Amino acid sequence: MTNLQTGVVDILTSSQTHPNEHSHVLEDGTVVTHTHAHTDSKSDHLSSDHKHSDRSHFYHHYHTDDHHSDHHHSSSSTVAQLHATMHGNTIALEHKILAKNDLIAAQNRSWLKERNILALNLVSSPGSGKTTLLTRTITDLQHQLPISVIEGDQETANDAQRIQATGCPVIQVNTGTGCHLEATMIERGLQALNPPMNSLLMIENVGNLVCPALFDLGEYAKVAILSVTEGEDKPLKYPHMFKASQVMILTKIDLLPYVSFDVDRCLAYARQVNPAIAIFQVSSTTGDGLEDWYSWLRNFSMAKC
Ligand SMILES: Nc1nc2c(ncn2[C@@H]2O[C@H](COP(=O)(O)OP(=O)(O)OP(=O)(O)O)[C@@H](O)[C@H]2O)c(=O)[nH]1
Ligand SMILES: [Zn+2]
Ligand SMILES: [Zn+2]
Ligand SMILES: [Zn+2]
Repeated sequence: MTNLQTGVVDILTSSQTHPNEHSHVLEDGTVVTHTHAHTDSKSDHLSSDHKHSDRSHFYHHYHTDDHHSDHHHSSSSTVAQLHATMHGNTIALEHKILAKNDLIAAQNRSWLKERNILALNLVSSPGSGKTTLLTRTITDLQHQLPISVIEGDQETANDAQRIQATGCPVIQVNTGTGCHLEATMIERGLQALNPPMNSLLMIENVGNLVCPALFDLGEYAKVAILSVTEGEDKPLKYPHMFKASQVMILTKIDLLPYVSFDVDRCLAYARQVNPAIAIFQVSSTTGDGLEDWYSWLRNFSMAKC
């Protein structure tokens, strides 16, 4: 394992708990540990009991446990079927994987709550602008608010290197064939990062508008990023993701003059699938709209349980 202080990015992978992992040391000293398939972990997932974890919540005044459970299960069972079909798993197996994930997510959530760390799970399709928004946010806020980052990508440490250039502590998780981050990866990322009390933890999920909706990482909230180049119908086409998110950030608004994108319609679609969703319209390149997003972050990270 490499050291953050040396300027080399730590890379964790999904395979740490599975038997077929192996590591390579790259020329720059980065250690990459690979897993080769979801199938490696199936026997492990099968042996776990189907248990539902107690969902303790970071900010009880914002979203009650009962509501959160209903909300999570109604959308997750449908997405579980989708995910099982996409990956050739049975529904029963998918439920076992999810139950195991939810137990670890609950542990992460209480670990974060004890330290008053606000954890946000940034989800979007590839290239919508998650890392660009993160680097801009870190640059603008890190002197007011300690921030650390867990970066999820199938391969490469490119995003972690972009974050590291801002001076912010970061861990890269490579999921290999995995289409989403899972709670165990966050558990290991937290051990490696050890973020300070009263800080903000940004988790950039793998670019994918489907699977990350299903996996609770123990975060306080999911934040869905949608860029104006993707089309205004995305909240309707991927409703589970927008239902599972408390915030939608519509980004790249500087490109609105060049693309055919109906902002009002997009916002209406997002509210149709999730009436409570908070929406920010920003450009990470011009900085337009970022102050509202920063106010939201400051309010929540200063709130105490
Ligand atoms: N014009 C414009 N371009 C942007 C904006 N935000 C991001 N981009 C560009 O969009 C491209 C993708 O941005 P990233 O931040 O790498 O996207 P990402 O969501 O992190 O991508 P993955 O991690 O691969 O899923 C880059 O070329 C950015 O420069 C924005 O607000 N306006
Ligand atoms: Zn990225
Ligand atoms: Zn998986
Ligand atoms: Zn998937």
